Amino acid sequence: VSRIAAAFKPAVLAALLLTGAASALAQTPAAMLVVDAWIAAAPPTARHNAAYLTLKNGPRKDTLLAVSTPVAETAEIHEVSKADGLTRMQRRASIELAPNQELSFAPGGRHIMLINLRQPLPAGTQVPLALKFRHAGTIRVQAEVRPLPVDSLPAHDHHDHEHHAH
Ligand SMILES: [Cu+2]
Repeated sequence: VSRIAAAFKPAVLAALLLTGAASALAQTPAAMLVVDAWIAAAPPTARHNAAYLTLKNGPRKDTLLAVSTPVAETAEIHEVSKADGLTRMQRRASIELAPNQELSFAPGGRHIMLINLRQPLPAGTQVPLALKFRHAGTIRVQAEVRPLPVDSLPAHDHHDHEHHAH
């Protein structure tokens, strides 16, 4: 019996080591994940649109510094604030993320403003976005243009963007 046990031991040990190595690899946290990137389809005449996504930071604090896309002249980080019954969008030069923070950009709130579109973005289009982070570097994702029924559009639209001072 002890002979069999002795014969099995190295194999079991090797298996444990392999399992350990595999799970260590699987658990290595990404510096930053950018997930669920999408854009709501807008009329082909729209000059601006907004992209939404979720950032999942790794174990280190990081900062979103800039966003760019080939489909628009400029992409800006915008936040929405409400004061005196008015909804305003404000440009943010950057956004800080705490370690392991998850931050959502969603309709009615934070968004990536795509200013002066170079082309219409019909539903189904994949729009490349490049997000530049201080530590994670540049992360490229595809934002899918999703069809939205007109009456489900968020209450805030983007025609007041002419007021932005850059
Ligand atoms: Cu905006």
